[in-house]
Amino acid sequence: MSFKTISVVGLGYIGLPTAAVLASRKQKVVGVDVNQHAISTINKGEIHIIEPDLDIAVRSAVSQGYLRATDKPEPADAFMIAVPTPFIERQDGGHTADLSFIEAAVKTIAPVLSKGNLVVLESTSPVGATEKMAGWLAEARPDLTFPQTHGEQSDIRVAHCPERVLPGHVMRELIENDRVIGGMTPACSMRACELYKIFVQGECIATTARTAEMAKLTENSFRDVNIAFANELSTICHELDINVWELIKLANLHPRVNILQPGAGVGGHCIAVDPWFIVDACPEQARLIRTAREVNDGKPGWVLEQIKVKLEQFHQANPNATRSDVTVACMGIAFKPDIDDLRESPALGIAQKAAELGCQLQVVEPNIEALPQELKYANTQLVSLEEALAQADIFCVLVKHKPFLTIKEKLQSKNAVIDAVGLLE
Ligand code: SAJ
Repeated sequence: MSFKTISVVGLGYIGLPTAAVLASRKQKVVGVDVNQHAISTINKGEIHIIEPDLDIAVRSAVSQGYLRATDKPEPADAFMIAVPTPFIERQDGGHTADLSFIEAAVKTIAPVLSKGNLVVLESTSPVGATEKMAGWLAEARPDLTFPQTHGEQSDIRVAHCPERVLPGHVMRELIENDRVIGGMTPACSMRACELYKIFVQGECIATTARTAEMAKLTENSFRDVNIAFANELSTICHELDINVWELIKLANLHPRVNILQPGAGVGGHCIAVDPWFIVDACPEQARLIRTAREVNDGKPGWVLEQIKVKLEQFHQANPNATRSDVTVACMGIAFKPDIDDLRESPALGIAQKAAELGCQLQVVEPNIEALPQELKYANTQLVSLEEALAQADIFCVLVKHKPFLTIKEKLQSKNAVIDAVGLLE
């Protein structure tokens, strides 16, 4: 059975590309969002986020009439929920998933649901969230039946299909990646597979909703643990006067070793968040996962200490200079290379703390046009690469953006460089 209309709830970094890809397969897609700016931008055929090739896909989907955005939910055959699932930091230091965006999305679509509909949760979620979502839907629509009470006979099919695309490569990965489809019943999985097969060239593999939830958290925790290992090696190597980049390259020559790269910390709204959902569910068992989070969260503080050391060295060499005579250039504030996304960015946090040290702070971030609110200090300026090279005394490379590779040699000739990401290697 085909889908006449598909509704995508949440038109952000995952929802909008998914809506555009479905529309490119000549599906009628209605995107729902609470952000009026996003809605009007999309309806003009433009985009409000940066993601390679997304602009072309949205422009063509909107101009051909396959994609439309609105703030009012409309009846559809399938609803895909792609809203944020951040965590709330509890007073006891723990982290709990904030499912309020999912709950709000569910309340939005509940009135327009009808028998035979499929509801898919795409947002990365703690184990049990899909069942919770189905519970909220059932509460809102007692006239319909759901899988938790009616199994294969339910009016509404419910599944979890976690997004797994890498920001910066979303348009390709959406199509090529395999998908884990966790239906609340096998019939739910089957219906969700039909939906994803419209655009996924990878395999659609059916499992339970809980396993699908845990699979997504496991993938991101695996990466977090591996990066934590690299970050720990970087601080060990600093103490032992060893080049960590060379070390990792050598160790990775072993056929069964594959260590990721150290950096300024782990950012973004996925890898720095999702492992906490496992820790929250099983605090006694998730010791390694928690430690990895702590190691990675500690890395920005370590980089800041290196800036303080360079500042100290500057003052020793220039005893008459005041703190405001020193210019520090923070190169990159996005959460990872070649994107504009500053959410949960360790580099942004480092730049903020560096500004508070009282020096002149120059921020080089080729992917943004204005400084974010967090960096609106009198002593902080967004500058070009060339300006920073000409004016800064201390350079701190926080993100390996492609344009920075072009000034590798010029940077190598400077004597105060902190290279948190191995740009100079
Ligand atoms: N990082 C390092 N060293 C590395 C790789 C990354 O320090 O060797 C840092 C990055 O600079 C960044 C953070 O880790 O601050 C996360 O970046 P990332 O590229 O590892 O991952 P994300 O958050 O952009 O996307 C991840 C992906 N998950 C995996 O690769 C297992 C993606 O496939 C998921 O869809 C996405 O999370 C998500 O939405 O959950």
